[in-house]
Amino acid sequence: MKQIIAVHDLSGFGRCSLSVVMPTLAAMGVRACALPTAYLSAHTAFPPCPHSVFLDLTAQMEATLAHWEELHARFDGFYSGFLGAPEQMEILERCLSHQRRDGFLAMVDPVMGDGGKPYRTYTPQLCRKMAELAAHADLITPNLTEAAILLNEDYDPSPAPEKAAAWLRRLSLDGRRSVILTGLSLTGDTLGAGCFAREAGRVEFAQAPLAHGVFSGTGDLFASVAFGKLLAGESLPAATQAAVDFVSLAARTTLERGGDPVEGADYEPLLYLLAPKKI
Ligand code: PXL
Repeated sequence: MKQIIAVHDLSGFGRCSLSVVMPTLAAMGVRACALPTAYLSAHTAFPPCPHSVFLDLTAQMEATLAHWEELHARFDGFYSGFLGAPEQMEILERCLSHQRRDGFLAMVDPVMGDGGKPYRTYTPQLCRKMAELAAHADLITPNLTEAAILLNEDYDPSPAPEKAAAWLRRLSLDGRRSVILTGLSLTGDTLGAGCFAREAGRVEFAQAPLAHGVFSGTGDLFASVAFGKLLAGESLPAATQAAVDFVSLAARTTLERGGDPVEGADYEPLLYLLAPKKI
């Protein structure tokens, strides 16, 4: 069974980060070992209140990795997302260099913002550190806001395919890493992603029916499905299409069931669709 390190916050209310990553990868037959970066009472799309909890877990991350080293724990991959403090990047860079071996897959989702704006906990220093961590990845999965931050460009909510392809190539750092750029809408009623696979050196696009609404945590759902498919040996374009299809279905199902997009997509009843065909 594949075993990976999942580095994200745990948000108690609202579906995102570890509360999405762990069930999704488990459904795909992958054992995800959690390295939580922070505990939040609710994710940051909800308005803060005097009782909001944001517990920075940087010290516990360092101790946890030291414990795992004592246990000689070895992993097939690494998936990081929402990070809580700049010091966490250095801890993760050390973790990556310790775990790397043949066949290891390091995916950094450079979670920093959405809709053209950074999330409220992301300072410019944290964004710079995220770019440094992402330089160690085999694959990054930015949305359009994060791509603009990484490239130091203006945010463009609907780039033409040629512009998206140019950004994908630039984000690959001269073909050293693969890239999935999410949140791309190529026609008025579809939404999806573009990918650049470093092995093939080619850009491809994937689209699925658009569900109207701003859904929290769908980037985490997307990255989890794509990562699970890659670990199962699928190609980057196939993994990208599978993630686009699953997120579209979960978002449309949420609207049909009258769910509130800020609480995330109703993906749980659909997880059976991701189960591996062979065990
Ligand atoms: O889905 C990205 C994400 C992860 N973790 C937390 C968030 C968000 C986006 O809002 O607030 C805590």
